[in-house]
Amino acid sequence: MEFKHLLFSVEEQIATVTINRPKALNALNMELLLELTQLFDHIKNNASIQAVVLTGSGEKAFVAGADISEMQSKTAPEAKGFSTIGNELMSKIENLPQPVIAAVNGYALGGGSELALACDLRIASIDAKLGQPEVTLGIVAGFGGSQRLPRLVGPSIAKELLMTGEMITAERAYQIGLVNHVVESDALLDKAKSIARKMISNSIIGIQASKKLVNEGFEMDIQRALSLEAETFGMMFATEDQKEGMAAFLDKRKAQFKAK
Ligand code: CO8
Repeated sequence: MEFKHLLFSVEEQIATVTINRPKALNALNMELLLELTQLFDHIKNNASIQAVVLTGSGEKAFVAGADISEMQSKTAPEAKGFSTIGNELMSKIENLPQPVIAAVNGYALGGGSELALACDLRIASIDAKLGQPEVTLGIVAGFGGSQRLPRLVGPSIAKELLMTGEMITAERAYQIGLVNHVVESDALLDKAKSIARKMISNSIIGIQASKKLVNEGFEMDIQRALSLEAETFGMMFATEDQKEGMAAFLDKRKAQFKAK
């Protein structure tokens, strides 16, 4: 597939999606949002892709936000429409069956931070900077940041970030649970891919069901969420993966899961 603002490759069943607008620090314009939507639809329907790493091109930025020059002249209804398209994309990524790992290689600001928040986990390079600077521009987060950030780091720290508009270092992002790991810049993609490889060496049915359980359970009360877990747990026992996984343990060998 060919895109104007994206690079896309697949190796060992792991897709790498690179946002490629480095002159504008990979800022998200409408064209880019639509390309990402198209690409994630393709990935969702491609069973040979088992995991995704999402990153930005160049050394400076993952994504420095929504494109301010494009947003500047929007009317209120146009801005709402832009936010809706962005939110649909973020939900698509969040609910993609396959795990999505953000490799945050520099600035992840505003819509860029929100894009990383829609991924399942975030790995940051040591010099990455994250933040929600929307209030410095006279707006608020519009691609889910006011909702996903408090769910991830708690309301108090989320409010500090959303209301000061300050950028934080990768180390601080790690301390507050916003990123899972911080690594040297040249180790970033390897780290993200090695986590993806580790995930997909397990039962694919199991990892996809685990993602769904966390996502759906988070929106439910605990009793309904536990019922959903019990139901999914039961369903796993009707899979070949459960038979193979447990037989392999008892035979003292490595499981060979079929659905790859
Ligand atoms: N939009 C458009 N262009 C950008 C953006 C952006 N978000 N960020 C950087 N650029 C451009 C710059 O304009 C510059 O272009 P040019 O070379 O043509 O002048 C180029 O990228 C390089 O940037 P700088 O020269 O500014 O680089 P610095 O190293 O000096 O600074 C920063 C880097 C600190 C990242 C700085 O560029 C910056 O502050 N960028 C803006 C960050 C920001 O405020 N992001 C949030 C945007 S709002 C948002 O994301 C809301 C999301 C929800 C939208 C809902 C829709 C309604």
